[in-house]
Amino acid sequence: PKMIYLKDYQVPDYLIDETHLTFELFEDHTLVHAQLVMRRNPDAGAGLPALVLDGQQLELLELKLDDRVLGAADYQLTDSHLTLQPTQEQFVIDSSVRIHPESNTALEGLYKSSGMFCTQCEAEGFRKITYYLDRPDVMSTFTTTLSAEQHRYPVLLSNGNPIASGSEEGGRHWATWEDPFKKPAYLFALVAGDLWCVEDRFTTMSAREVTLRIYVEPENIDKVQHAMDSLKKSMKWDEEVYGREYDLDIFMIVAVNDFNMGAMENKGLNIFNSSCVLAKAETATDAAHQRVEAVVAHEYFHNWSGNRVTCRDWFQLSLKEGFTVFRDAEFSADMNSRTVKRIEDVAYLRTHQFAEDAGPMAHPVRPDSFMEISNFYTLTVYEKGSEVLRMIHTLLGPQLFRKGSDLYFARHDGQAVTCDDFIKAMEDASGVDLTQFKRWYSQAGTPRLEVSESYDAAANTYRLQLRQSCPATPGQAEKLPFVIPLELALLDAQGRELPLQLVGEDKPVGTSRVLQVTQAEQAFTFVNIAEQPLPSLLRGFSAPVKLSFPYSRDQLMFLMQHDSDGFNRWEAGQQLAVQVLQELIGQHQRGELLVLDPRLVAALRSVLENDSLDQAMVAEMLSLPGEGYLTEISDVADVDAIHAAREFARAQLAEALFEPLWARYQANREVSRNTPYVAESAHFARRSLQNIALSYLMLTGKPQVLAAALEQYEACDNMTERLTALAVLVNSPFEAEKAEALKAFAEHFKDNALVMDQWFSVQAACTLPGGLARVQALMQHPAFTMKNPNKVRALIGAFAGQNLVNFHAADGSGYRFLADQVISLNATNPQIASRQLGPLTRWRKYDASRQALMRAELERILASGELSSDVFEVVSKSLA
Ligand code: HT7
Ligand code: ZN
Repeated sequence: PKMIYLKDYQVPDYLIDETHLTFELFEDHTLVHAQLVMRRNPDAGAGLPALVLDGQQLELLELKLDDRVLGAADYQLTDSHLTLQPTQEQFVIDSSVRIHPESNTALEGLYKSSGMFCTQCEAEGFRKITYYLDRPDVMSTFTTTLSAEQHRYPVLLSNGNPIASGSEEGGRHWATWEDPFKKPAYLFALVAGDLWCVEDRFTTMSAREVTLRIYVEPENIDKVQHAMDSLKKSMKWDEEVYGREYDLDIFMIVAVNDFNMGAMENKGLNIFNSSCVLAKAETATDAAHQRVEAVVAHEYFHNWSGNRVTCRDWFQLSLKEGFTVFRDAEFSADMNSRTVKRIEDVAYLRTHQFAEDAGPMAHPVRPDSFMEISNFYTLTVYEKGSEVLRMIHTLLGPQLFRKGSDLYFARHDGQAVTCDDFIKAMEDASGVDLTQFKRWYSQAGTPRLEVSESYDAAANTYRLQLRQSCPATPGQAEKLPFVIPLELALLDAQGRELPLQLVGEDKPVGTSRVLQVTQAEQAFTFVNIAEQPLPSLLRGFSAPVKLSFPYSRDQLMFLMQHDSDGFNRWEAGQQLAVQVLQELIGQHQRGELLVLDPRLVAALRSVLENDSLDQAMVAEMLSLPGEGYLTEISDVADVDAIHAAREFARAQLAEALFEPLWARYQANREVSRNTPYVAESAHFARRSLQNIALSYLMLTGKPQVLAAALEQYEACDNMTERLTALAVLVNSPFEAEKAEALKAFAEHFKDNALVMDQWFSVQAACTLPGGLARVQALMQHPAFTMKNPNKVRALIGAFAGQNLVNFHAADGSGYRFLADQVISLNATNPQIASRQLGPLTRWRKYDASRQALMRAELERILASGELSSDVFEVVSKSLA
């Protein structure tokens, strides 16, 4: 596969004004007829160059140019392109092709999932449906007619509004859909299946009535209400916060079981992984309910940030994804607890995106080259891209940011644009110069920000010295300074925020403010500071950087109690825990007796005993930094020491805090027992504290805790409590109870694929010895299949990504296993194969012996035969 560069971008030679598609769907093949009304692009220069259409895995049956049937001498065909010579500026191409959705295991293009036809065209799947200019800057209107056997496929859907339908002979029927909005081919969709729907209505801010439909397999019709509620909330929120109104008469969501990602924002016809739609108390956890709400919102928000204004080319992917993640994160923050949402997002970013930024696949938010675009739907493009938008929001403030987004949507409606166009709109609306800020789009890597302080008691001044740097990443040895918005406050000995006045200012500017760090080395001096303050830095995680400040453990305990920024209270607890855990890791490595710093116990005791704290915050503060995060911040990660230290700390905390944990557990379980399930913030909070308490308590092995876990497992009315009870049993030494619970669970839920995914995951993530053997046995379970991406993620992904001690077994067995699965998936579903590779690509983090074993597996994959571009790119870059 060849490398594609942003610098080589050229406007398309031809444009497609109208696309008329007809699909004849059969069991053993599908016929696709495409009529493309085309013209020379006036922006592309003079003359009539050859027309090069994209097309893969298509059997060409007929080709016409302006009604003239072309013979083989009139065009050139390769396995990726169809080339012909137009003779006029305006012309019409008609093509007929045969394709095979029934044997499409890659789940890209048109394919079948659980008996229904569906599509996934982003990024480059449309070229597997028909010959086309499959690039996002070619935007066309679409009319689509589908015909299929009526009995098997009573529902026929495509983008836009339905305009006609009818029956044919032979038990077939047809429907025609028309999408009046110009769109690139990646937003095309069709669905044909035996589906039921829940219907609702939404009245937009200009009083237009929109029909809302969510289509699912009949047996899932009872699991749709939460997604429908989420959709209506999203539509209202986008009107209120961004002034964005829905534009078609109908908005549809379809749930499919086999899907490579979470969902897809096709115009008017979103297609979702069923895991991101279906949710009801008995079968979906609180986390799953929140994910459904977030993904429904995310895809809906794309209607403006992605569809009405789309990307010029795939290097600009973060233009729509970073912006839309930022929008959905703010939506979730408004619907639930803002601080908890921020904590969850930052914990995820620091564990996973920071690792990506430090690894062989590190790339800028706007990459400048790729081999396979599917590999660039990354945490960097999505989550770091969202952080970049958040920083613009912080720098401009909410009003100017809104002015900027209004200008962006008005200026570029109906266009395919770049990240620079977005920034320009923000600059023009706000008057703020973002020239230096744009380095966040072009430079990869996580910046480090070292902060030190000096207090001058005689002059009453307090000075913060800052030094920023960014490590080299592939292809980028040197980095220029970033613009880092640093939100901070200074606390006095009582924890009160001090007025903040910088040298040269005539009066204080608030007590919490955003400083702009723009240079490699910079200092800020505050005046009228009457006592040595304690800084609260990077409040709300105001920039995606690695901040260091020499806090003592006592200072961190103080911040945990007094910081008025909720995020930073949590952050202080995490930093304290990191210091304590790193001390334990050292003790383990030196073969010493492990001794837990009692200050961590005291700090968590006061959190547990503080009744005025939000329960979800208590739960977050009780959660120790994960093994993944401890790995990320290590120079050389000692997997066994990290696991031993963290488990030791958990067990010690459980013993020392047994009383308050047990009190909190019992109180919350009592409420849960007497309250029907509600998917709302206060209830999520109660259950999260109840469940983390149970997982600590279980470490004590006390019989009353085992009894409590069994009671919760059996008597609860929802999956959140049931799955936690199952997980604590699975991770416990109570073999008989564990086996019984696993068996009962599988028996009860054997027909619910999404619940079985959770059953697989809980076992795959169990860190007790023998993890690989358990996973290998589970692969033989009748509910497991490598053909379904959710199953692959639930078992193989959870093992390699969450079960670090077992995956990194010193004999390399975990690595060998993962490489085998990647080799097998490479042949059936390259996108999923490539995504499973992540843990192996991080080989530089480990000791020499593990490095050698991991590299050997990557080399074995490379030598294993014909590799997809997806797998080849990741493996070859990892070994470079
Ligand atoms: N925009 C969607 C991207 C997507 C995708 C990309 C590659 C392969 C399969 C895919 N399915 C969906 C998802 C989103 O960000 O909304
Ligand atoms: Zn998206």
